[in-house]
Amino acid sequence: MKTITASKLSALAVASFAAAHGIVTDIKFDDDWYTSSLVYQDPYKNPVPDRITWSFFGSGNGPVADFTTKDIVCNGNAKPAALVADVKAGANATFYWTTWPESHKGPVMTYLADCGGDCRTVDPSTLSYFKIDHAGFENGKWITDKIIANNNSYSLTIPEDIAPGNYIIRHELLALHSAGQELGAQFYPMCANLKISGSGTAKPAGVKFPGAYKKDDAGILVNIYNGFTSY
Ligand SMILES: *[C@@H]1O[C@H](CO)[C@@H](O)[C@H](O)[C@H]1NC(C)=O
Ligand SMILES: *[C@@H]1O[C@H](CO)[C@@H](O)[C@H](O)[C@H]1NC(C)=O
Ligand SMILES: [Cu+2]
Repeated sequence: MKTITASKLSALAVASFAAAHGIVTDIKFDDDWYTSSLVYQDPYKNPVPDRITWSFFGSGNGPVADFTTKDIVCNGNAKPAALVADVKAGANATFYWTTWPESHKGPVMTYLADCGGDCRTVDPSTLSYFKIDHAGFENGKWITDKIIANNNSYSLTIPEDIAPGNYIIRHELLALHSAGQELGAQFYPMCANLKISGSGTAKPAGVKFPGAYKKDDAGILVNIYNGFTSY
């Protein structure tokens, strides 16, 4: 019989967790490339680099612990980003993730929230988030499979009609492999500061985080294996 000590077992568990999750490492708006806040590298740099993305040091690359708490907004222990990306309404935004695990099937969602002023001084849980992009399950394929095939990246368009101003863009993947049990859905959110320019006037209504996602929502408490046909 093979034996394994408790300490070896927990080391294995930690290693497999670390390998099985992900973060956004880079964002491209049209031709402008930004390195995202890097949860495992930035805290150890001196000085800690300024980024356009909110940091979540200490939270690792795993899902938010409980998506009914403030962690769902910009991830756990989120701290304001020091920089702001200048982006044109109508721009192409591409989010580059670390190697996404094939098992972590689910949708991708992206929201904007008007900061009503400087995004670096707002509490993001007080803002209203309107969805600008969503992709889930189409033709028998999860968008996460396409993301993996596409260099672990996902592209979307910043709406052309949006009123200019300061916004937080909130982008997330949702992994549903354990979503058959309550609070088993794994959200991987991140936020960045944008200054959107353009001549649009739209100011869509939005939802609040936390609050928008409920434990028993049909797309959150869901078994994606047995008899699963659509999402
Ligand atoms: C957006 O940028 C990505 C990455 O450069 C590119 O692959 C994609 O084709 C672009 N999308 C559009 C609609 O231009
Ligand atoms: C693939 O993504 C990495 C960032 O993770 C980026 O540096 C590289 O340019 C991308 N390759 C292509 C072909 O887009
Ligand atoms: Cu994971």
